[in-house]
Amino acid sequence: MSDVDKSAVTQAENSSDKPRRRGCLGHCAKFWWAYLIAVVVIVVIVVPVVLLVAVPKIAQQKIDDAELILDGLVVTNTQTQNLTIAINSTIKTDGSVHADIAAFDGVMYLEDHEPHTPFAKIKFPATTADALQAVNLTQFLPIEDVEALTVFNTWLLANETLRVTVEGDTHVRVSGIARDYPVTFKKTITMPGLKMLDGTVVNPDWISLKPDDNGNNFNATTIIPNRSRVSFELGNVTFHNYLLGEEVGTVYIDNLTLRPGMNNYTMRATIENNAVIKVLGAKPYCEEKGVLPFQIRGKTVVNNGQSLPYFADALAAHNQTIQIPIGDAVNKSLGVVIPCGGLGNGGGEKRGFSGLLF
Ligand SMILES: *[C@@H]1O[C@H](CO)[C@@H](O)[C@H](O)[C@H]1NC(C)=O
Ligand SMILES: *[C@@H]1O[C@H](CO)[C@@H](O)[C@H](O)[C@H]1NC(C)=O
Ligand SMILES: *[C@@H]1O[C@H](CO)[C@@H](O)[C@H](O)[C@H]1NC(C)=O
Ligand SMILES: *[C@@H]1O[C@H](CO)[C@@H](O)[C@H](O)[C@H]1NC(C)=O
Ligand SMILES: *[C@@H]1O[C@H](CO)[C@@H](O)[C@H](O)[C@H]1NC(C)=O
Ligand SMILES: *[C@@H]1O[C@H](CO)[C@@H](O)[C@H](O)[C@H]1NC(C)=O
Ligand SMILES: *[C@@H]1O[C@H](CO)[C@@H](O)[C@H](O)[C@H]1NC(C)=O
Ligand SMILES: *[C@@H]1O[C@H](CO)[C@@H](O)[C@H](O)[C@H]1NC(C)=O
Ligand SMILES: *[C@@H]1O[C@H](CO)[C@@H](O)[C@H](O)[C@H]1NC(C)=O
Ligand SMILES: *[C@@H]1O[C@H](CO)[C@@H](O)[C@H](O)[C@H]1NC(C)=O
Ligand SMILES: CC(=O)N[C@H]1CO[C@H](CO)[C@@H](O)[C@@H]1O
Repeated sequence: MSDVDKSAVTQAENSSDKPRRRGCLGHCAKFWWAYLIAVVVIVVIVVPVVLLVAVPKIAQQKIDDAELILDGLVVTNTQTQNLTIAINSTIKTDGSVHADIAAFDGVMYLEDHEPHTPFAKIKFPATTADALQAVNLTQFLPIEDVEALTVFNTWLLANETLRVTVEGDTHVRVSGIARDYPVTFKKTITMPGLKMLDGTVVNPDWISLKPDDNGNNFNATTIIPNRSRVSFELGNVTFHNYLLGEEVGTVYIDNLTLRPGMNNYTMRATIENNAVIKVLGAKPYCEEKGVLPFQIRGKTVVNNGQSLPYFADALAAHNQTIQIPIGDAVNKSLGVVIPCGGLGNGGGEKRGFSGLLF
């Protein structure tokens, strides 16, 4: 009972002697208005204050104190206009209040990119406020704002970490109170990004310079690390390939799905041999066993015939440098070491890798 009611009732209880109590009828009748005030205060003010102000405040506070942890995010069936998204997450609370959170529609947006344009609308299932509550969902996602999704993918690809906010209005039901309280569910999570696929490696043993029938003259196994907890299906990806600021060809990776951890893929490329051999013969590369700083930048992403601009434009936003030990590969595959100053007259500059073969 709050102080308000106590003070109202105190007067009525002032005389607590047994004999006098019997006279309650008279006493109570005399002070009927005090009881009435107390009852009115309790019913009209205290109960509603508790139910309408205190409980909702506590409910909102509990929601605000909860932590949302992203355990995994998987993007599949990527098409031009839609995709399938799966999320494994955990809501962590202190578990002190037993409350159920109703299902709700939430939006996801980049916290550090204004305006806060949602890149996805997610249907969150109903949850209980257990101390650890798994919230896993899989849903079809029509792409409503391709630009916002592209910006998210760009940040995911480029940044070391990124902050994503999940927000939606929902209701909470506290056990013991048959009433729904509106609350706002708003959580910002910090997730690791792919950091420009930093650490992508190509080993000279994994390189083949044998030309194929499709005009590819470079073929290698590459290991692409994915530091994030995100997995996405890209499909057939092509990249612009630059060497010292000049475009020297196109790189292809087929059926690419980037998963957390190490991704082992075959890449092939059409590379202008002359440009490469020229650089191999130039300092400092000829002194560094011909490890060349190739740069790649996304060109196209096509999955089962559907172009995916939200990935292609994200991959096109930045250049990524990959150190390729091509000098070693030339030596290993062709038995030729390009010395500083090049191969001289009639050398590789004119003939290229394929020329060197014969
Ligand atoms: C969610 O967890 C299940 C079970 O561990 C796993 O099979 C599934 O791939 C996960 N999904 C996501 C989106 O991380
Ligand atoms: C998904 O998008 C593709 C085009 O990108 C469209 O052909 C297909 O009908 C869409 N699927 C649904 C279920 O809307
Ligand atoms: C839900 O995701 C968690 C990981 O967050 C996983 O451990 C659990 O097995 C998943 N449950 C189901 C039913 O997929
Ligand atoms: C994330 O990367 C983008 C460029 O792709 C950059 O503009 C932005 O400032 C970065 N954000 C954070 C928080 O690092
Ligand atoms: C790449 O090279 C390997 C080994 O030489 C070969 O088996 C494979 O068919 C080649 N792939 C392409 C696309 O050329
Ligand atoms: C990538 O590198 C090429 C060649 O140096 C340059 O022309 C292009 O502007 C760069 N693109 C980006 C997005 O940095
Ligand atoms: C890509 O997937 C298609 C269809 O599943 C398959 O035919 C093709 O051989 C795959 N290519 C590579 C390089 O894995
Ligand atoms: C990559 O995968 C191929 C085929 O599965 C395998 O032969 C090769 O050893 C793998 N490379 C690395 C470095 O794991
Ligand atoms: C990638 O291209 C190859 C050859 O054109 C094709 O067989 C394969 O189905 C394509 N893969 C995807 C995922 O679109
Ligand atoms: C070229 O390859 C041979 C045999 O693998 C090796 O002995 C030699 O050191 C290599 N030369 C250079 C400059 O890397
Ligand atoms: C979640 C996960 O497996 N992340 C891995 C992504 O790839 C890096 C390698 O660069 C691993 O160290 C992470 O553990």
